Amino acid sequence: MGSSDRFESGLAKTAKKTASFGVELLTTKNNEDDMYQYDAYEDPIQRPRYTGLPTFMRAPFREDYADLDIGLVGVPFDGGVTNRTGARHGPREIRNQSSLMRRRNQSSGISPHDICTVADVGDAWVQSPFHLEKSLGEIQTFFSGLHEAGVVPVSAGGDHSVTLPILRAVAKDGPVGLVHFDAHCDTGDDYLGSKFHHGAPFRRAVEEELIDPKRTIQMGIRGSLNDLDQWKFSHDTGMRVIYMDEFYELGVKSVIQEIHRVVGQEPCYLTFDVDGLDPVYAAGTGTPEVGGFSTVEAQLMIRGCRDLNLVGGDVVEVAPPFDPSGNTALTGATMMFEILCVVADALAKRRSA
Ligand SMILES: [Mn+2]
Repeated sequence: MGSSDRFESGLAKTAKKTASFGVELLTTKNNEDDMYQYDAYEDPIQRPRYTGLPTFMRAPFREDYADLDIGLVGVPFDGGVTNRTGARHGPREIRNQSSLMRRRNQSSGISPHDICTVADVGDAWVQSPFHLEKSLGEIQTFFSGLHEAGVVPVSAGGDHSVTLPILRAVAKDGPVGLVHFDAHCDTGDDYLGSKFHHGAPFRRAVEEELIDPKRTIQMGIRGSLNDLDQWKFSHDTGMRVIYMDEFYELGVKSVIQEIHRVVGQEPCYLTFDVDGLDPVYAAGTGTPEVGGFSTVEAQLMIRGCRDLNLVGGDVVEVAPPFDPSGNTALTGATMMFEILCVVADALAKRRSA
């Protein structure tokens, strides 16, 4: 019995077992060499979830973008943090925890890997981490490469300053709408002599005409302030700001309606700062604020973004050093999966329209 015969009997066994799960094998492997290709790792029916390299969602790692729909990207940069650093370690820990994600969203039924080609395209290279603006430029270059290849990004930061260079890439052809979950509006001005930091990306994004403030909604806002007018820019430019007080008055269902009313059907981007969640769910972040939404509220709101014309999304501010339990990274990975699902659904609908 040759090695390939041995392998075939193994495959037959796998197929038999798989049938008992009621799930079909995604790919038919014809020889032993194929078996060691990386492209089936996201399917726990074929490969246990604790095996293999920990790419995002155990998607295949790819550096070529041919025929790729969605690129999962790490952005290990936290040079824009105003207080507690650590988000540079977010991508690696989110990758690790994301191996817990299975292929299908139980709530929505969306199976992103089945409706889109999804790959982990690695990290946005930051070659000058000691130079803030240069780093943001390098992140922009990476995302521009994806955008030019027609690849939609779903990324994990990094601090929130990284969303600005991502928007410079995805909004190259005109301003997009913004669905923004966060404890802070992040529309502050210069701080200690710098225009760029994690408290200002969306002011800069309006100034650079990357987002349309009238199609921007910010949810989860709370916490103590330096100045009662700290988020004046959001209000002056017409952004819809939902403070936590109003969030609890409206409830999740009305907030979802409000997202759709504000953002409409034109292209939009989703950004999820993990500090929008209450610190009981996400202690590992640089600027935690007590009194945020729960993980299930966040999941319901992200699922509610289905049918928006999403052109990408990110999860930022997961700072693993502040949460040795790994729970914040698991939460970040779960939100990234929820975002992947609605982005994949939007992309599949655009394609079939
Ligand atoms: Mn933020």
